[in-house]
Amino acid sequence: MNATTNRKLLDWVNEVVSMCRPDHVVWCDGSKTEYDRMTNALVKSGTFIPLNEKIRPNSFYCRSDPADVARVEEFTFICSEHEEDAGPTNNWADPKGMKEKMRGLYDGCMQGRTMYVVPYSMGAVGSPIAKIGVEVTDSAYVVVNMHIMARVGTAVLHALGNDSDFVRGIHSVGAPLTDVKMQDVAWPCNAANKYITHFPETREIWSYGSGYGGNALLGKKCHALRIASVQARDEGWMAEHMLILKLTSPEGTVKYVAAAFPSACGKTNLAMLEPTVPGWKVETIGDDIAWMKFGEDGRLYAINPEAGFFGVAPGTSMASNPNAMRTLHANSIFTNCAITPQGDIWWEDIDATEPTELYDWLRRRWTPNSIRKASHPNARFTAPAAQCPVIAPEWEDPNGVPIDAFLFGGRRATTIPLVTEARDWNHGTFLGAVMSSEMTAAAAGTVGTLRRDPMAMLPFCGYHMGDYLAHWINIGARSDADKLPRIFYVNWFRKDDHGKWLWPGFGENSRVLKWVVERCEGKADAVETPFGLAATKESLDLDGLDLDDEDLDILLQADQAGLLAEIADMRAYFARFGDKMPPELIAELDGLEARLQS
Ligand code: TSX
Ligand code: MN
Repeated sequence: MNATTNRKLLDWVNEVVSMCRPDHVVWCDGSKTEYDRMTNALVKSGTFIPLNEKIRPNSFYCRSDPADVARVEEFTFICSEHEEDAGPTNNWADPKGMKEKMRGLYDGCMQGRTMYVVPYSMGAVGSPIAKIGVEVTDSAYVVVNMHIMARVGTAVLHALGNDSDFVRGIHSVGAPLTDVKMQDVAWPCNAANKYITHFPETREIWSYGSGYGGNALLGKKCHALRIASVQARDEGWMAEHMLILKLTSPEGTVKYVAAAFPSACGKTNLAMLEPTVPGWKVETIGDDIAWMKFGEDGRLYAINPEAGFFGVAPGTSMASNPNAMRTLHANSIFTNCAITPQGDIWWEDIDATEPTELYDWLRRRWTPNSIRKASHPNARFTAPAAQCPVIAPEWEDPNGVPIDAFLFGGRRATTIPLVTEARDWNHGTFLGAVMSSEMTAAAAGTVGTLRRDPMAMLPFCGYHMGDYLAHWINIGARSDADKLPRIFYVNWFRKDDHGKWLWPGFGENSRVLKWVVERCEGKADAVETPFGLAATKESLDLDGLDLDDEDLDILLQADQAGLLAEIADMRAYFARFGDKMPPELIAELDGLEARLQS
């Protein structure tokens, strides 16, 4: 019996079967029974280790191949018909040529394996903002992670119906078992041949060779950001790399804030923050992606298209993110952290004290004397969003939540103040467009080098970055200014000349959120500066914080000489986008330069 009568889906699955030649095909129903059956099978095959039931019930530990630990940007391609539609920030390949190459790789690639058909909905099933995709994959690890990260299975097939269209995702680890005598490994992959390819015009994703995170869980970065950003441009909505949080004031006023930050700025920490300002409440809607459409009232309504958190584990602790720690208490998957002899997980900075003995992410014995880290820096947890103790009751509202403010931010030790409000939409778009972060690890380039990352979309925009920025300008041009979210630029990472943090960050960031809400309500003061509207010492709630008065002066103001010195870099960055760079943003840059010089 077929799980669907959707001809397009049946035909496409048949095509993939004849190309990849799996031994078995399984249509996933999304049930708990299926999840349990598959986690049991992953334990039996040695991919998963069950964690101690008494410490972390129904949770699993997993170690990847050491050559498959992160997204692979150099092998990620946008295969649009025209090269100029991918733009200078994406790798481009001709769609015909890439498909030919991929068909060669896919030819027989699932021999000896099971192909799972995973229908998924990004967003609550049936939401007018949600979209349906189908991922076929030969990885059981991918299936169980998709169970947590998206709504999957029969309910999605029902919503898809008889002839609706869907995003087509093909995923293979690229490790066929061509001989019955071949032993499978715990983490099959094809380290030498990884390709993460997107065909935006035909809404297809073809991924090969990697089983890890964003390369393999196709609903997340590939669909909900790269493909969806193209759909959003075509259809007049927004697919953004943003967390969504709900703020309630002591008087009971509710505001919704969406925020974009590059990696290593603590986005998940902000999404689940415990406010230190008395009476204020933060609740989580999402921690990574926001899909936003205009409602009939002209306001922007956002949904979190995901159903779980796929977060960076190292650094997550009761101090940095207690609500994430509580979310992970059970029913979670842990990849590439360390494991204790008691059968619990461990990672750097999870606790103030280091255990005396561990097994690290490379399966070696580890003690506090070991030189190497016990967990990989990109170790991840996969956990159901519904388990977050501060998840907002409306987090699955099919109509989304109305967004009051956007925050942009980056990690900047100098120059950029704690919080600045944009004068208007175009100015806010400009601040998002010049967003930058100092690099923390010498991954590529030197530590401290500025990396520009417009709206934190650099690795995730499925089309030309100039066209993307123009889409932002267009959204503003066709909307009522007073119905659009206000835009703010924040920086939790300012330091003084001696390298001391000027702002305590974490829960204390609720003071900045309070200022944002009060600005939206016309209740807080701000001063005009060349960079934007800056918070004053008096308008920010600093009660109970012991900050030096001179430090505050530095923290709340932009370093104007430093900004002026950066104008040339911003101009050069914009020049990369050539004719596609919206003139409104060049005018904003000219205006900033003129204000700084006067
Ligand atoms: O996530 C962070 N946030 C946002 C929290 C809601 N981090 C962690 C780094 C990114 C993964 C931060 N680190 C933040 C922050 O606001 N601020 C800092 C810098 C900082 C680090 C430690 C202290 C203060 C500031 N602690 C003491 O000085 C005691
Ligand atoms: Mn992200």
